[in-house]
Amino acid sequence: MLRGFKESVSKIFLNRRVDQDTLNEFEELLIKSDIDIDTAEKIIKKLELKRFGENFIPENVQTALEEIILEILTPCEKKIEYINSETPFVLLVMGVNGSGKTTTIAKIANKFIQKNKKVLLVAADTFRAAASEQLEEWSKNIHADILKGEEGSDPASIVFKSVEDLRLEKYGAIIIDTAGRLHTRNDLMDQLGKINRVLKKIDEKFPHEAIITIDATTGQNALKQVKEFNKYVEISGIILTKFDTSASGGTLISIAEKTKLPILGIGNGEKINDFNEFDAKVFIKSILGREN
Ligand SMILES: Nc1nc2c(ncn2[C@@H]2O[C@H](COP(=O)(O)OP(=O)(O)OP(=O)(O)O)[C@@H](O)[C@H]2O)c(=O)[nH]1
Ligand SMILES: [Mg+2]
Repeated sequence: MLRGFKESVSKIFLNRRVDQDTLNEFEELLIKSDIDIDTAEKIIKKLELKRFGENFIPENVQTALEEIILEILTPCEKKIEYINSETPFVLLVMGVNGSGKTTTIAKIANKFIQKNKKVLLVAADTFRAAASEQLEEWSKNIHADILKGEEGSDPASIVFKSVEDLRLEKYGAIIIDTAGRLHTRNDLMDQLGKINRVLKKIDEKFPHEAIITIDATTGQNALKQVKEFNKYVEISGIILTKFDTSASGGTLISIAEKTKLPILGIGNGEKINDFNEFDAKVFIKSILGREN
């Protein structure tokens, strides 16, 4: 979770017992790894219940921790349905500025295309011309269609157009890119809520996926982002981005424990294939610094 997490666990427990002192030190380590205090306490409590014999080694704590985190994360595993009966399959992607929305959309769109689905990307970021240009660049690379709103126009109207006017085009997937917004900006969050309402008006099943991208380097603020966005649009899936630049995965453990929301995938690079479905076991091994 932190670089050298495994070594830190060893340092705390080597030649010592699992007692209040070592557990306190361990709790501190969890909090430093971006796990919120409540969740860290819960993990410690569960750890206390595990009986470590006289001859225990730090590795035993690692294994116990792995089991505890697995219990938190496994119920959150969810897969994007690239092949589904719903046509078009509508995905709305949201998140704070720079959290990786546009890049993630390209990655997901490419997966739909690989499954022979026709994809429409919708540039509902009408604030910045550069935003739709970035999406357009991706659309060319992966051979997806794109619909752009005029700069300064109401993003909800372009979203309406994408799902209402273009339904007859038989798109397998329509993926909507929204402007980055701070979860603390009520006006911008209201605008996101409006986009969602417009979709629901056309078909209450829309969007089939409402995805939030969370930058893995964000730290504990990420939990606030998820909670706040979820008030405006019911989140159906979380994607943790930039996992390649941060060894810290504590953020996701907190989010899973506190919100129980599904986790769809992990972004681990800037390239089109740098995306993995979320697999709790694989994720835990990577954050705890284990090889297998
Ligand atoms: N290393 C790494 N970089 C990423 C990843 N995902 C996105 N990025 C980079 O992060 C930066 C921001 O990504 P965008 O996809 O533009 O983020 P965004 O949320 O669309 O940004 P705004 O639209 O400005 O809010 C870009 O430089 C991306 O290449 C990832 O998984 N790993
Ligand atoms: Mg963007």
